[in-house]
Amino acid sequence: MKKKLVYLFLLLWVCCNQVQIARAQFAMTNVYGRKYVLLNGKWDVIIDPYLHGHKDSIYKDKPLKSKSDFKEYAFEGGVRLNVPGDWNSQYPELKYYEGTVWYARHFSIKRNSDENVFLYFGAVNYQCTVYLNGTKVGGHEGGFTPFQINVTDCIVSGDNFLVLEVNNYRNKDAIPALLYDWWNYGGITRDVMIVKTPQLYIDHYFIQLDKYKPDLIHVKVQLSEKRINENIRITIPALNVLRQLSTDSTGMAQASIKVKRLQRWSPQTPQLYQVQLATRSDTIKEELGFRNLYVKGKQIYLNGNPVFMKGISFHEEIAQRQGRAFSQQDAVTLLSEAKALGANLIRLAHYPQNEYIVRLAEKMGFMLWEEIPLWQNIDFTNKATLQKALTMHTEMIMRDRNRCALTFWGIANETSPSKSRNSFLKEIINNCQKMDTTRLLTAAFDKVKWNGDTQTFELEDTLTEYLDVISINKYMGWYHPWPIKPSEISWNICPDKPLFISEFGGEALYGQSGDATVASSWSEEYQEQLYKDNLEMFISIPNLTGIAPWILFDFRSPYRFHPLNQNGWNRKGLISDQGYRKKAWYVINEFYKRH
Ligand code: GCB
Repeated sequence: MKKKLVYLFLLLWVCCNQVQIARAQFAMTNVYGRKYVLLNGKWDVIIDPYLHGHKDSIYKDKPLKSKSDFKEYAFEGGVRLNVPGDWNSQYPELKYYEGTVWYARHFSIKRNSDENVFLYFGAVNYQCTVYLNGTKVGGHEGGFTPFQINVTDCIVSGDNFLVLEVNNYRNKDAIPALLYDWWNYGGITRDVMIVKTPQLYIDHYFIQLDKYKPDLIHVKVQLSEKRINENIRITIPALNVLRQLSTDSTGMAQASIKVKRLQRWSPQTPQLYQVQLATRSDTIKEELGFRNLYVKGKQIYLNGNPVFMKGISFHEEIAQRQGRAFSQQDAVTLLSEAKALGANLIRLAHYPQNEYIVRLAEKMGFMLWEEIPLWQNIDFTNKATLQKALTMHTEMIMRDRNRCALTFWGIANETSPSKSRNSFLKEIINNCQKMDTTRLLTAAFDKVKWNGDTQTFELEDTLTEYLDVISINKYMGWYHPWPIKPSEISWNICPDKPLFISEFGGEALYGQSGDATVASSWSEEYQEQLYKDNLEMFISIPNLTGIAPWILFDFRSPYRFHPLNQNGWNRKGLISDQGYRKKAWYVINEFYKRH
């Protein structure tokens, strides 16, 4: 009997806690188009490597009740960190820190009874639990995608106390996993907001031009509740579009709308249109572009014309600040250098980067490649890891599928064929196809083999069958010595599909001159020659659809040990950590001017 009571008590305890924990939700479409208040700025933090904070329930704002009462902690008067911002670059002691940090702040709001209130986080790396006014309200895993928590029932008019427990441990079952070639910046690295919506609001929408037809716009809108026969008005004033849609029993409305005199978005003319959606209680606006995108044979077609991808990659990092990029100003810094290089496509390496970058890139006429960090070493046998990948993937697609600039969904980077890898990645591909059929699917492969008999590069990987474009990372002249002269090398990889060189390059320390034939000189001359050699090889690839050198800027990585030439930096940048262009930059700039 006693045992039974204990079980009952335990069950009750678990249930009560479960009820309290609202799961983080997928963020609503276009959060920047909503009514919001930013909670950015200085937050108080407690650094907690031993995970001691739970014992003291430091997420509760406990007042002292008597003279004998005391607290062995306080948020106020201690370390303060900027939000957004990684912790590593803000405090010298936290440069290499991988552990837990508690973030806290007070904020004040005025509640109206007829609205929903959400907490929105652009990204928190890597895992977090959120507490509002002493109650656990949700949690999230994954450092590069947004999430929201509906706090309508626990937020109060006046002062509120918000606490986040954030950790950036690396884990075997995580995405990315234990080892990767970039800095593990921890913290609340993107905007935090309070978002208010009416009770019935527009939750998601997906608006884009038909894959092939230049005059047909497809619209899908989902309300927050399953309400039938609700009217939704879509207007695009510059195209004389004004259409009433009506929801079905799931609260969803859709239509295909014929338009006249549409100027399609392209890198040369990145035309965007004001689009507005309105219900009887909610209105939301944003600028959208429209374009056709498909593959025919070995070519990618944008608006019916073959397009050559003049790509470049960068991490979400400002090298000079040695920290994560997070602001509009940071986006300008990164993208203006990509523009100066002459690129028309950016591979956002190796994870979804912040919305300032994505939206500004679209305005500036860049096509985009976006991927979640399925980067080598992923545990493809682990079902929980697959679930995490599907969630991250969905979060990425839901955030960005209205961006016409999005050209590629990258499925994975440098994976080895195996049964478990194939079934894992096929699930990701299915998820993509379910949510969005207007993008090209690709993956970066690196298991390319040299066939000495035919003097040809080849790839055997059945995953290629499921992709529109095959992408190859190949570091000739750096990790692999040249087997014969670059101009004599042939490529025979998926000859009927477009082939994209998604990574190539080599390291050079800015300002270091040396022998152009000796890799270990780490010189600008060697890197410059390596670029010339690779371009010479690439131009004879029969199904070449574009290239993306690795990488625009030198970036920080604890993976890079060479004390003189690297010292914690990957030096493959065309631009140094101090912002100077290396000799190889000019080789690519010339090449892009000619193509
Ligand atoms: C790769 C990876 C990239 C690395 C790069 C390198 O293949 O995709 O993330 O940084 O090589 O520099 O080795």
